[in-house]
Parts: sequence; C-alpha cells; structure tokens
Amino acid sequence: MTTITQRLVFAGLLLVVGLLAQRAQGAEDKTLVRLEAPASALLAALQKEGFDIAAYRPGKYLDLVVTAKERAALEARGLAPILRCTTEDVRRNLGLAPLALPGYRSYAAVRAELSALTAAYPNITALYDIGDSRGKEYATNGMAGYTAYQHDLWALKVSDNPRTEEDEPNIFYLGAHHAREPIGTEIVMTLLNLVLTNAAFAADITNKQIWFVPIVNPDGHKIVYDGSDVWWRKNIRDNNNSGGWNGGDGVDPNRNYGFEWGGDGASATPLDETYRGPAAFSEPETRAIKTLVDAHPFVAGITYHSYSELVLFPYGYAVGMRAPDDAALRELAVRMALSIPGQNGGTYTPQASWELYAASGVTDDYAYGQRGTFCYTIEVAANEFIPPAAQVPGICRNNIAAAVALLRRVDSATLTGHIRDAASAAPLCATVYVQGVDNTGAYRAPYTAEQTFGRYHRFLTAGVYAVTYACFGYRSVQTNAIISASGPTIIDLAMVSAPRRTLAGLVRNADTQVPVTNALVLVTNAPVAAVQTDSGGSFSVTNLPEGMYAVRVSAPGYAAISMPVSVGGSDTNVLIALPDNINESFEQGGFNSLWTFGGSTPWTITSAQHADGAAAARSGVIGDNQSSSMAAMFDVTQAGDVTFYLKTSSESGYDYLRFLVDGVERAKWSGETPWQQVQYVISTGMHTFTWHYSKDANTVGGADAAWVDVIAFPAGVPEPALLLPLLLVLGLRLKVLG
Ligand code: 0X9
Ligand code: ZN
Repeated sequence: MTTITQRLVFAGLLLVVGLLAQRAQGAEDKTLVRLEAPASALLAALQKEGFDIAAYRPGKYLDLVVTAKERAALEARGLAPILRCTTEDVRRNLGLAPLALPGYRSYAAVRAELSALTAAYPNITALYDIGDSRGKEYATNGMAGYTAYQHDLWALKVSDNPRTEEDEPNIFYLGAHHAREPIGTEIVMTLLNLVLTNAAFAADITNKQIWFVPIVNPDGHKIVYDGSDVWWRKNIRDNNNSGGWNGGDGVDPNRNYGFEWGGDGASATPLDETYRGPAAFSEPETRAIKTLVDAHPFVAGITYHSYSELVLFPYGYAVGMRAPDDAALRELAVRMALSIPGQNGGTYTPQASWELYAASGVTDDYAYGQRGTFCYTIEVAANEFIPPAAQVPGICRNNIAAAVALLRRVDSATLTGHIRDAASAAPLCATVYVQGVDNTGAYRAPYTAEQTFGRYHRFLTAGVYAVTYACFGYRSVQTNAIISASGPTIIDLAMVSAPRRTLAGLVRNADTQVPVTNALVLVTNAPVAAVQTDSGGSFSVTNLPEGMYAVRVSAPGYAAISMPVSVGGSDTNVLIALPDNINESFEQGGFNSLWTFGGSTPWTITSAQHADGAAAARSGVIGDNQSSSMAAMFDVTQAGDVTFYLKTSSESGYDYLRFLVDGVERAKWSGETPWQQVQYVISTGMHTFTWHYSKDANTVGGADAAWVDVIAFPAGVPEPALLLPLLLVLGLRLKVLG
C-alpha cells in the first residue's frame, strides 16, 4: 500500500525524469565531421569509445556524427575534424523548413502510394502487413507515449498470381533500416514504380516473385522526417523506461539479426548508436524481416543504406570471414558496383562487408548465412546520409542497373532444378553440396531444396563442379555440373530411398573388456534418437537407411569417442572399446606436469570459483595488451571430444578467453558468462589445447579473469610438459636433417 506522500514523491520523480529526457532530446546539436587520412587503428579506437561512425574509407577518410563536446575532444587529441554537414544542412536536404523542397517520402506518402499501386495493378501486386513497429507494439500495450508511432511494416509483392507462392525465385529490396538513411526508401520506391510501369519487366514479373519493403524502421524514419532528430539511426525501443522516445533509446536494427548476434562491431551499451539489443531479434522490425525471409526461398536481395558508394557482400560479422560462396558473391558485387556511377565520377566500390569494418547481427549475414540468399548492402550517395532533394532522383536512377543485375542473376550461372522422391514424386528438401564451394570458408547453413516444390537454386561462377545431393533415407547422388554464364544449368533429380538396416553393437571397457552399461550411442548425422546400451553392453539402432554415419559413444568415466560407420548391404555389427577418460579438475592444489604456461602471467588454482569440487584454474592477473595462457599437449589415439567448463568476467567484446587447438581458435567468450560446459570434436594425432585470456588496449570489466574446470580429454596419452620443449627441439632437428 502506498501513502499520499509516496505517491507525490513518485509523481515528482516522474516529472524530473521526463524533463531530463526532454533535455537530452533537445539540447545536444550534432554535426557530421571528417577526419582525413585516418591512421589504421583509429576506427577501432573511436568505435570502442562509442563514437557514431558515419562512413569509412581506409586511408582516405573517417566520417563521424559528433556533438560539440565530442568534436572538441577530437581536436584536443590532435585530430583535425573538418565540418561536413550541420543539422541545418540535413533539414534543408530533407525538404524541411526553412527551405521546403519536396525530396523524400513520408511514411504516410509511402503507405498511400503502395495502396494506389496495388489498386492500379491488382493482378500483379499483393500488399502485405508483415509486422508492427516497436512504437505500435508499445501503443497496443497501452503505453500512451507512443500513440504517434503506430506503424506497420509493409511489403509489396510483384508477380503474376501475386497471392500464391509459386515455383519462381524470390528477390527482395529493403529500405531504411537506419532512420537517417531515408534515401533507401526512395530507391526501393523508384524500383517498384519502374518494375510496374516499364514493359521491359514483363518477363521478370511472370517468372519471379519480387518483394519491396520500403521502410523497415518506420518509427525512426518518422523521427528524422519530422525533424525531431535528423541524426537518429536506431528504432525506438524504450531503453530507459521513460515511457516515450528520447535520446537514450533505440536498438540498431542492423545489429539485431540472429546470425552471429552479439559479436564484433555491435555494442552491448543501450546508449550507443550500434546497440545490438538485449537479444537476437529482440525488435519487432527485425523479426518481421526474419519472418519474411524465412517464409520464402529468396535467392537474392539488397538492403539499401547510405552513404559512401559501396556494394558490400557477406560476411561482415568478423574480420577475415570469407563466405563459402565468396567467388560468386564477389563476381556479382563487382558487376553491380561497376554499373553504378558515383556522384563525383568513378563507380561504386565492391568489397566484403568485413573489409569495411566488422559488424555482427546485420541483415545480409542472416539472409546469407542462415538462408543462403545472395544478400547485399548497398551504401548509396557520396557524401552524406541525406543528400539534397535535387540529387535524389539522379542517385535512384544510377542505382537501377545494379538492382536489375541482381534481379536477373538467377537467369545466368545458376545450378537449379527439382528434387523429388522417385516413387511418389513428393518434393524432397535434399542438401545440394558443391565441392570446392561448400567446403571452403566460414560456416553457412547447408543449401537445401525448398519444401513446396523441391526446387533449389545455387549461384555459382562458370566452371565444372562435382555436386552431391543428399537426403536422409535416400541414396546420395553424385554428378558433375557444367555451369556457364549464358544461362542456368538444370539438374532435376528423382531420389531413390535406401534400404533400411539395423546398426547393432557391443560397448566394452577398453582395458578390462567388461561390457559398459548405459553408454549413450548417438548417430550424429542422422535424425534418429540416441540409444543406450543394456546391461550386457549391447545397443541397436533400427530402421537406419544404408549410408555413412558418424557414431558418437560416451559414458560417465570414459572418454567420448567418435567413429565412422558404414551401414551397407546387410545389418551392421560393431564392437566398440571405450577408453578411460582423463579428467582434469584442478583439485590437487597445484598444476601437474601436463601444463605449460604462456603470456605475461601464468594461470593459478583458485577456490573462489569452481564448477565441481573445491577448485578451478584461473587466468593470471594481467594488464592492458597482455595475456595469460595455459596449455596441455595430448596424443589423441581415438577421435572424440574434449569437454570442459568455463566462466568469464571481463570487458564484453574486448577482453576474451579463447580456446585453441594447435593454435587455431575454436571459440571465444567475453563479458559476464556463468559456468557453462562446452564440447569440441578432436581428431586423432598429437594436439595442443590452449586456454588463452587476453586484454585489449584499455578498460577493465568485471573480475577481469577467466576460469576453466573439469576438463575431459579425448582418449589418448597426455604428454608431460617436460617433453614439450624436447619435442619441439626434436621436430626442429628432424626438419633440419630432412
Ligand atoms: O554499419 C552499418 O550498419 C552499415 N553502415 S551505415 O553507415 N549505413 O550504418 C554497414 C554495414 C555493413 N556490414 C558490415 N560491415 N558488417
Ligand atoms: Zn545504414
């Protein structure tokens, strides 16, 4: 129960909070400034300090949106920011007072135009409400501060039979993820009008399904369009629970997608312009795009941003992340970029997104990494987010050829066809695996045929490829495909189901030969349930189609092992010998001879944190730009897993615990992570396992440490640390001699 005084105090507090919020909103004017010939480390340093990065051309310029205070701070450290654009300039370019130029469409204008086009072309258009904006969600939930922000996200589909999902490739064009980049909306609307009114697109309308989403972030678009804040970038998530939009709010929609969400170049701090949100797809706007992209097999798409005249392709989530389809992605990027004239001469520049800067949780990484869509980010305009109204039609016109090249990409150098069951002709979601493409580069979800028609599309570069079609329960098919730039290559397939067999086996202790009860047997590459061994150590997996399988066997107290099993012409019987596991729980008060240490400080044993027992290993106390690592060397005699528990308390996104096998990173963690168990597959042979904690140039987060506990090594023989230097020397000798 509250008293009157409590209520008055509460009301007073609300008033103060409201006033503060208003001040934050109105008080700080911003400008766009340029740092010329930026040093190579400058971008990362300013990003980390939370500066609002507008554009970057390595060695040429780094543009920032700054307050007067931030600008002075740049000057104080010897940098020379050059004024490029004031708020007044942007307002003028937008067509806001004092100069009223009609240059950009409002949300209402876009909405009305979509309706008018739908009415004018009823046979080839369908308008879909694909979701609510953040503001509409709040208003619907009764929050009075958001009644002015009740927006829907609109998608207009152009195709013959537009309300039917047809056996035709889908292509999308998205605009205005970022509020201050309304030119994306103008380009998408230009393309839409062009496709509908120009007879040259008749064939595209007949044989493709083209989707236009002119405004992905309508709440933010309104804030800029109204002139409330022409520098606004994000959506309007109420980060500070003030009940209305103000300067402390918003999630960057282009950091909120659920592929590698929460990685590099995305901030965990709500005040930052690149705030990633509290979780992947936490925002209704990105969820709406996810739903759209997941519901249709898009072959290609463009998401329009501004500025700096770039054509960017996946991946972008971390530096050096080459996509498996890099060659084909790059080929189209180059073609598109060369077709777009720059405003000051030349053409757009093609590059992988990560070559610009690492940014995780972006649209194109999700569409490509999860769905296989050739998705591009095009940064239009030369010099500013919002070019003068008079330049908008020219920029839009200049971008048409590239958009059309993407639209028609499917008509050349594509492997396509249908995959069906030979007996029933039912469509099959088979995986289409291309040798030399799918086994290179960073992870991407496997390409599969879609489920309604069994149709698949693979964009490739011209050449000859070995292709494997695989579908659980069917005999795999291998073939060669000749891909040429002059048109698609069609391979239709009728897959034959494989005979079912039983995989049976006996699991025994490798030393004593005693049967192992309750061992878990899992066929890792087939959708079948795990089975357990009975009291006699026996197991059987029935109804398994003939094929090659990876079988993982584990039991408490034993090392987990993985083995390939070929289930062939008759039922298969396997004998499995489980070796004892080698466990390291750090309970003996010191490190045994297995361990070596590196970096500036060795790891220690602590009782303050532990996943089991009373102790765990903890990284050494280190300073900025230092590291602390511990390593163990192991001769793995049977392929299997290494598992361990870890915990970190560090500066999120900068200070990391890394786990490396033979110097190659398997995973990294930072920030406040509770104890968690992880598992990595290890092949046979001599391996070095390293746990490495390191700090960047500044800042301490949390306890500034990492902990590791309960390591279960794969089956094998530990190599005592004393041997390590000896082996290295021997290795060197042998090399010199040989
Ligand atoms: O940072 C962004 O979201 C995009 N630039 S913008 O100025 N329009 O905000 C670029 C995203 C490109 N993708 C990656 N670098 N990963
Ligand atoms: Zn943008």
